[in-house]
Amino acid sequence: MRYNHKEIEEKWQKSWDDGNTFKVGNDGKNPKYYVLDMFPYPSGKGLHVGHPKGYVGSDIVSRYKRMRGFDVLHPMGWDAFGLPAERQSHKEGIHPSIVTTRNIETFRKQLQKIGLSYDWDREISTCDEKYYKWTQWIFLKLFERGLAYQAEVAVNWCPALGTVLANEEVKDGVYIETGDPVEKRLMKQWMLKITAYADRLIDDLKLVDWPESVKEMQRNWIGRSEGARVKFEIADTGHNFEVFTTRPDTLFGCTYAVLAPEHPIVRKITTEAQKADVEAYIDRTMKLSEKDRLVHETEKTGVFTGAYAVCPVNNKKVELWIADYVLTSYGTGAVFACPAHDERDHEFAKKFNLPIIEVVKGGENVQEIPYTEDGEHVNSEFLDGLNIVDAKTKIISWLSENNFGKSEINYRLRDWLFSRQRYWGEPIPVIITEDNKVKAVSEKELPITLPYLEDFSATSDGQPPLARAPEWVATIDPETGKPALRETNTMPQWAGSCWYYLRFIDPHNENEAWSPEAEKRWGSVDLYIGGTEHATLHLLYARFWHKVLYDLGVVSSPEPFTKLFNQGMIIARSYKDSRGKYYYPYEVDEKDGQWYSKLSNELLETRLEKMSKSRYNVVTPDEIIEEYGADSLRLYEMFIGPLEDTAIWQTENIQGVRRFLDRTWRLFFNDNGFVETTDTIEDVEFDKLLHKTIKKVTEDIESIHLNTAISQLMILVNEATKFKPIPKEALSVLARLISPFAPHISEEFWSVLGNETSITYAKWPEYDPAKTLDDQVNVAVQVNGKLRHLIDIPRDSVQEYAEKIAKESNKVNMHLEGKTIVKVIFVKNKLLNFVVK
Ligand code: ANZ
Repeated sequence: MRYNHKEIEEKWQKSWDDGNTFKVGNDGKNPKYYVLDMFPYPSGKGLHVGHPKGYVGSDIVSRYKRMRGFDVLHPMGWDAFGLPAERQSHKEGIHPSIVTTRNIETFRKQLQKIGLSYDWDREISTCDEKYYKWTQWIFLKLFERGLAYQAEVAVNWCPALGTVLANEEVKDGVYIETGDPVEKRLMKQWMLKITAYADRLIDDLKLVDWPESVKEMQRNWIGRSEGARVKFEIADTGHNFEVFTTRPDTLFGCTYAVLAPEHPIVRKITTEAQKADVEAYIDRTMKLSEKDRLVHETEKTGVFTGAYAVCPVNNKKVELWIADYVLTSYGTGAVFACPAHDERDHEFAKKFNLPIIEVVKGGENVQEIPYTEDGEHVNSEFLDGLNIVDAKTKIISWLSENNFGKSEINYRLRDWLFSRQRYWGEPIPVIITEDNKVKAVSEKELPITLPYLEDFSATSDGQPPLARAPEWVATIDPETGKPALRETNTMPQWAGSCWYYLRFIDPHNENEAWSPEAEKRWGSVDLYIGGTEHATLHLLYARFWHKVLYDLGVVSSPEPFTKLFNQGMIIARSYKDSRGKYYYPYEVDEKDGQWYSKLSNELLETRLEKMSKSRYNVVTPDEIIEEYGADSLRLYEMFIGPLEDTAIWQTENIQGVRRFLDRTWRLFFNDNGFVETTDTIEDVEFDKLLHKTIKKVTEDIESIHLNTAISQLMILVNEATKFKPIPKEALSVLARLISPFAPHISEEFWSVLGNETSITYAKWPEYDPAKTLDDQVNVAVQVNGKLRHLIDIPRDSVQEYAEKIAKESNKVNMHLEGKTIVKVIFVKNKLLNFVVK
């Protein structure tokens, strides 16, 4: 009997499907474990092998946890609303609902073929009205609490797409998805007050088990900085301005002050003599993006206003400038400058010949380089002698006593711009009444369904696509019976993914978003696996909504995702000619380690790049499954390296894991069917290896080190091939240990061992700790704490024996010679340290 992956995989996938093997109810009695994948946006391109890496990882954990007796919630769904679907529709001339349904079909089929143990009964799609009814419901809750509001704001307007974008979607002045330029415009928009949760979003990071890098990215994004707001008078003008500073302790070192060019008082205080220069400078600045203004490398520019600011601590008059390095959107849009202790101020002072006064000791020569570290304050009257922390406390109380300022915390985080002028999104459930009031629709009216539009482009007068449905827009205010209009903006694509993990716990509930019982049963997500690209977008938005829901009392935990794991990307070789044209692998030839085009013989540039269709380096799971099987695909995806690392895809290496499965198969089957077995394990060493393997695989799955778990299974299989007949117990253990990784073939093993139910709920093997210990151990020998040698001695050897063996070694002896041993420290099975004089 040969290993026929196709037959086996089809058979078991059908059996799982027919038997509802992975279905989990809400009334189970076992402890719960909720494993979630970041659900995909079903793009038109389908999945490549890079996508399921995380899904396979989470599936292994899910299958393992089931065998450990947990009720495992492991669902899948679709992040189906959003701009990409709408763009694909425009391109193909097909309605987004059709495009989306079609893409979902493709994705589902692809995922099912991998043998992922999802409870498909819980499948959800964010564009389904039964789902977005509750997205709208959450919006109403935000609105009731004053957390959703409208404001005239400077927005990121993308002319090419005809919509505004969130700050998080824009980088370096372009939309991150398409590279289309984005400009600033003033528009009335829906905003969500995420800033009200800034502190909790930072503080509660300590409650979660997340990669430190992601936590740090969130902290930086929120950008909490503690400092003070200080008032400066402007001499002889009757005007004043406020600055935000994180270093009020350096006020005695203030030698000039700077306003953002857009600051409202600039034109009022500029002197006649400086007017022309100031106007020219303002004009110039307006043309720059925020990003360009912040770049540190660019040379500092600025213009003197002719006015003087009065430094409140010593009444000194300092020049008041405008410069584009001060942004209007942060703090107060004005700063005082202390060039001795701030890099930007220093550069500016040097360029424009402004004075530099040292107020913190410790630098070499602050005239030449700024000193930004801690030190004793000087030239600062009552602050002299203090360090930064103490000086800050003292100056802040002095400022408030004298009415010059107070302590203040500033955040980089801005409120979340929540409306989009797009079609394929959730309608915002509000109406605008005849007297221009914005009213929430009542919960009973939900969902406000998206009208079907053939033409879903923006209107010619620049209104959002929903304005093309006048019958839908025109409505009645139920309170007054008078005509009203529906909101034509829609929600951004992040809305649906803000709470989908909660809908999975009770996906068919028609009366509530989820029931309190379901929430109690499944609580927050125990393990969340996904890519790092969501660090400051989805993961921040979802935490914000969750906290609002927590305050509403509808969820019982302050954080949605207890543990987060980021899988690494899969990259692959791409081939490109000098004109930038990419080639498929079958269009190239290798000669002496170089790659040439088969057509033109041109030497090609090869590179390891992120897999993508546009780079012609995509491998699909379907082609791999066809040739090698889903179990080989799964094993290879995990064996390729640590799950969190970037990995290089090399299809030729799949042979290796496939051969491993073939070898394992032959442990169970020969030409006549099931092999001959013995009832006991006679070989002591093999028995130990079996127990060590159980321990290693168990611990590796718990800590998500899945590649090393597979290595250990390979060692076990190699040893096992030496036993004919083979102990049946070894086969039983092996089948169960491999099953989370290669579930289809393991079902086959399990059934030939005489079991009639799925291996999914077989009991995970236990190991005997005594059998996992080696008889020999390595003990580190140190002299005065320095490692000199490792000795291999029987486990539990006493100190005397360890000393005797250690002293027989030259490596130890040469450090003891001519010295006196004053003390010996011995830690059994670990360490022997000679303390010598
Ligand atoms: C005086 C000073 C002296 C400062 C010193 C620093 C060092 P973070 O940590 O990012 O909050 N600043 C304030 N508002 C600004 C704006 N709108 N545009 C550009 N810069 C601005 O940084 C706060 C510091 O950045 C503030 O502290 C201010 O410079 C500057 F030795 O005030 B500082």
